[in-house]
Amino acid sequence: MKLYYSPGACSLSPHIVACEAELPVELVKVDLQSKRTENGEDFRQINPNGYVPVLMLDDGNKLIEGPAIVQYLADQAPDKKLIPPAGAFERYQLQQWLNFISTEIHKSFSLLFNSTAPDAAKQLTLDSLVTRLETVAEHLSTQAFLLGEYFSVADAYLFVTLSWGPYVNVDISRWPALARYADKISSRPAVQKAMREEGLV
Ligand SMILES: N[C@@H](CCC(=O)N[C@@H](CS)C(=O)NCC(=O)O)C(=O)O
Repeated sequence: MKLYYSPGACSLSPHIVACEAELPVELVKVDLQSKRTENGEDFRQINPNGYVPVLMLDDGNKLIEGPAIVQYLADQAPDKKLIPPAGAFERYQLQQWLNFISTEIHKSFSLLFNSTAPDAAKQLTLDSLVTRLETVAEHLSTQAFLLGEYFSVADAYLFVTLSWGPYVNVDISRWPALARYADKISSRPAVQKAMREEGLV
């Protein structure tokens, strides 16, 4: 399998999941500005939308969209218990979190990173992001991880989005539960491995 990624981007989430699941994944770095891979490929031929992550399977099948990719990877290593089994109610709760992180958190950060976005749009987005992070912080004040007492692929995704805070002036230390949660996840060996492989630590 090949994972197309950009250091520290949302593709770090499937990369963490691959490390947690101990799956052999070849990393292919993408320059998101030029839309070329480190092997000189035209990345738009791989994902016409021009964004990471993309997971290329050995049989030529391709998965795009982080929330789908993390579920696929976790399902390849059921013994690692990174995801509830398909059909269980908890699986839908997991998907609820992935969707929430994707639409309410990830994309809010994306707008804050956009240097061409008008200040008023940024302020509205920031206000909404703060209220969303407040609800997550409250949830995490009574349990270790999003789904309860065990780490899941949703935690990998949330962790990556929280790591963007310092770049756009979102200081998560104002929510002690979130700061503790991010520290705890950061210290996981698989998370450190993924971050090392992306040159982030
Ligand atoms: N809907 C996609 C969004 C992925 C996304 O936003 N990727 C960003 C990095 S975090 C990217 O590659 N942006 C470059 C671009 O859109 O040109 C997903 O959830 O996987």
